[in-house]
Amino acid sequence: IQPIWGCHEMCFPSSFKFGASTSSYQIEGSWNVSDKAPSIWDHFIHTQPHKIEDYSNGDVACDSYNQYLKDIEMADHLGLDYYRFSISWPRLLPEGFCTKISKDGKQYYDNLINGLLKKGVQPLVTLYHWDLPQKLQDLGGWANPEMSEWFADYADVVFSLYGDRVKLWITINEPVLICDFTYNSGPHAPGIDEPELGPYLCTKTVLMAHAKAYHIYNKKYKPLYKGKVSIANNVVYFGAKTDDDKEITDLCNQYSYGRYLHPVFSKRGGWPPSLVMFMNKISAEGGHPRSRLPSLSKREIELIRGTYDFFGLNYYTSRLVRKARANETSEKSPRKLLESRAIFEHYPNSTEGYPEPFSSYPEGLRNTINWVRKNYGEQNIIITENGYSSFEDDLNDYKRIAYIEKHLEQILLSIHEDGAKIFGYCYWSLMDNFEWTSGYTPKFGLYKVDFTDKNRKRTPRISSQYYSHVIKSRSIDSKKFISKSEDTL
Ligand code: PNW
Repeated sequence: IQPIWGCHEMCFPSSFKFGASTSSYQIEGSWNVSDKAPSIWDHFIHTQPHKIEDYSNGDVACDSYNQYLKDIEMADHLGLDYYRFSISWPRLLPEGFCTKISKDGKQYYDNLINGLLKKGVQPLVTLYHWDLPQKLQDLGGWANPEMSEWFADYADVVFSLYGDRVKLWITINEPVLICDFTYNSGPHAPGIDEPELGPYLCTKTVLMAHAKAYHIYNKKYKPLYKGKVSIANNVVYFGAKTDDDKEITDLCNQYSYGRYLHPVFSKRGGWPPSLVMFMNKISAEGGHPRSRLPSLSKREIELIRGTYDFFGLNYYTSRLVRKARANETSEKSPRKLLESRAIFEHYPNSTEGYPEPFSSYPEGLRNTINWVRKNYGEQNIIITENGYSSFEDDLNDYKRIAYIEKHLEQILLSIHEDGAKIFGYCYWSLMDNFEWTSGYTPKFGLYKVDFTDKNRKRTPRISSQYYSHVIKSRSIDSKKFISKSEDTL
């Protein structure tokens, strides 16, 4: 390992950036102030409150719409290079279309961006983190191909308003959650369970939407502002349990992630060939006259291919995959379609997660990075999310420190031993927030939020001290903090 100047152990290059992430619905609250229109999450929760474990909602959340100065203060206090947040589409464009820009909505993000820049924190802005205007859902949402045009119009508005100050953009957060965690099996808004065509129509529209937004930025804004645009994909690393399970594991990877990654990041573009074959086969078996996976024309393949300036990766967990035995199905399988063919197991040496899917397997991060490089060539990678959750809201969160240290160690190994180009890491999350169908019970925050307090008081956890130490020292050693733990235990 080549020691880096000024660093006697493995440490982060001086160009490496550290950040923390949040998203609009999970923190903002003020769901109906001013002219804000309802999003699919507002509608879903208000009409089906039982879908959330603790019957809570994001009506107030962290109240960041009113408390954003505190969020900026926390980002500053941590010494973050980046603060990743998302824009609420129905807050900025209450009509869903670009026919009207909300004055208050525009002002809110202006204030947030300007406040961050004043403190030297760069905004990393996500255009879409799941809070679609309900009005567009009523018109079919992501199953309607026209959505890609409406998204591109929205993106154009956002780039025109904030492009002079925001240099890093994520178009869409985790397409796999948007399409598969809703239509295919999942419990997320809009709550439509339609595994036949839903996930695949959605996949194509999301990719087209991303690509159109990318091209708008590239043509209209990049020459002026020189910013960068990409998409953030969540990858659960799937490793084969035995050599015999390699084929099914590869299919799971292509089905779950290749479907979103291959069209954008591969040299050839289009759907992964093994996925096309698989979808042809099961579509015919099910009596469909054509593949359930919509076709991509040559023009569409070219439109989507290469629409990235970097690779945004959200990583939380990994699974071992094995072929299902006769008559064995896994209820916990995230993908109905593969349920009868593959079984997903937690890695035996992973640590238990809360909620259950989030078992911690740090080596999986390095494996994922190498899987991405092997499949799509060398990429400039930023970890746009990675985080530890617990149901204890303890301020002495040593387990979170250990989680961060172990994942950062894998990033260091990727950089120094594998030669991966990783330029940043954003912890999820800056503070406790509304964790979708799990409500407020899981705590992911470097800062604790008191959800019983009217002002949603934020209090730093020990992990926030550790993280700011990492940022300053550019190394991960947690001894100082762990010995503190021994003192107090
Ligand atoms: C992300 N998995 O979703 C989202 O981007 C955040 O909004 C969310 O709060 C955060 O993770 C924590 O849940 C994920 O099963 C959901 O691996 C599920 C998984 C990963 C990310």
